[in-house]
Amino acid sequence: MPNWLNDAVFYEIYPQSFQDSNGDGIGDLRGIISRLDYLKELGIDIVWLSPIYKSPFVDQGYDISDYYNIAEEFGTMEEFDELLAEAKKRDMYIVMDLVVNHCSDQHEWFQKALADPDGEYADYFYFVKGKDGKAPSNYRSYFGGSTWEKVPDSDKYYLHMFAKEQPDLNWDNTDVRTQVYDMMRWWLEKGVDGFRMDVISLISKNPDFPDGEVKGLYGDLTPYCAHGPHVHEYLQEMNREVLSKYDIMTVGETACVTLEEAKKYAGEDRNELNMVFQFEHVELGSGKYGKWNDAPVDLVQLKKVFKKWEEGLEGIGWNALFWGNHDQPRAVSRFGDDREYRECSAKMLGVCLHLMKGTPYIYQGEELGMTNAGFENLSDYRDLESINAYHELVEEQDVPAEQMMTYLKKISRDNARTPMQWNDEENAGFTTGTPWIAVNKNYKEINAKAQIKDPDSVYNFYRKLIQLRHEEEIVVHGSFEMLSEDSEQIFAYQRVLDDTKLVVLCNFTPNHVAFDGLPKKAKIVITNYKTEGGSFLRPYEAVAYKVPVEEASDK
Ligand code: TEU
Ligand code: CA
Repeated sequence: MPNWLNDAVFYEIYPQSFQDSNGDGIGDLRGIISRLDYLKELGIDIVWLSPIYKSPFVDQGYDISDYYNIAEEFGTMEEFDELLAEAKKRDMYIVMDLVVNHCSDQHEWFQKALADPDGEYADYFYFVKGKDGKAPSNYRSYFGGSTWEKVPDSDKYYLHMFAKEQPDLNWDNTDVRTQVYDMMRWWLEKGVDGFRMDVISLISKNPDFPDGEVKGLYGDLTPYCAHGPHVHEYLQEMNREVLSKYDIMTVGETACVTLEEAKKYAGEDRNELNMVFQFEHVELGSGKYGKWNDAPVDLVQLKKVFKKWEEGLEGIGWNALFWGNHDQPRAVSRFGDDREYRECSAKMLGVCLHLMKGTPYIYQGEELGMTNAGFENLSDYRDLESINAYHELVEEQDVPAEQMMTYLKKISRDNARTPMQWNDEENAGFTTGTPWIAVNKNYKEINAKAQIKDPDSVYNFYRKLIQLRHEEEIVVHGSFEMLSEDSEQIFAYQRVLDDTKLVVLCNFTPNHVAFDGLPKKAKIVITNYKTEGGSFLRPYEAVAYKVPVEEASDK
């Protein structure tokens, strides 16, 4: 792990929704450049850019048609170089999204494969003969329907775990791996500082494609396509051939990862990746309809997940910490309260996450306490996963339309994709044109300009939190121990380094919750209330204090 990663804080930019510079309603590189000072001021060390490569945008850029070019919508390669240079000037690092489990069906490799379904390029993908006139297996794609699409004028099907416009690349083909490594080197030579690797846990598949356990209309591909037979071998090869040659960082997006698998991906002695994103805490409510649910957060379960990951990776690997990203609803709407206690609960969530052990990732707008989109109509949504799921669950299964709209409002990826709220002017200062997806109606109350000026804003609170990590070694290196595991209201943990203890108490409810009060020698390092509460934690109160280890229980 490069030493600059130790106390670093990440910020994810979803380029199409960050800042538009030319009035076409789509965020762009020039827009990002113009906001680098904002990020620097916040204290951000590393920016993770969601994909900016050339793409038909079927899945918002996660379908790449040319890995060596910038999407016209976002700008030019010159502007990208300028972004790199401007980031360097500010001592900030730029991490690219690497999407190589699949590419776009418009990529020249796939076009060549279609032109000759038995030729060299067909083997860049999974072109597989059907069984008894049907698809090779029963797998459900993550975006609905079968993972198999018929290759025109052929008896073969191709595999796509996501949309049919996102054919999976065949990593068992050495040419594919060589091409990917060459491309990675090309970006690294340009000066990018690392990669966030999209669904990297899915790159190796069981080539027999056995049918999966049927859930609903289709079979589950996970056992055959996640953490497949060669995934660690390929990542070690990638590390040997590419990653180890540069002073860079990597974080793998590892869908369905278990703790045991994570130790392999991100174990310090493993030479694969620096850290991985696990998703257990954001998938807690999943059930009958997959991710689509409206279950309230179960705090005991939530703590169990964090305990498992924090304590489980201790001394072995490094955690990647997040409440949200471009695939998840807004943190404050999901885990806090986005009405009466919006600011207070957004700050509480910040404390809870940022003082844990690992690297925190802030998703754009989280530092303002931005809320879910509040879309009322299906036509407001842009995300293909949300739209496909609506049709599948309402039209083919038994979910009433109204119920599905409730699920979308709660869980849809578009909740996080509404434009960044910069100020209270038209379109929240995001664009002078028509935004590609509607701006949240609450931008007059929730926006960066107002919050920068207000010392008590969520934004300024996040600045303090980031500063704490930069200044306090205990936040980076202290050991982690979960406290009050059974409480349904309080999330509490402690960090210990040498003779100091950092205790973090977070009330996840709108109620007053009794507790022992702070020990006498406690020195508060951060809190979201102005006065001390005595023997109660107030609604969504968060308090973190330091105390000498031996006096921790001394009242
Ligand atoms: O997401 C991977 C992934 O597992 C998603 O299917 C995730 O489960 C889903 O979005 C949650 O609803 C990555 C990217 O982050 C996502 O934006 C892409 O759509 C996907 O890969 C395909 O590239
Ligand atoms: Ca633009």
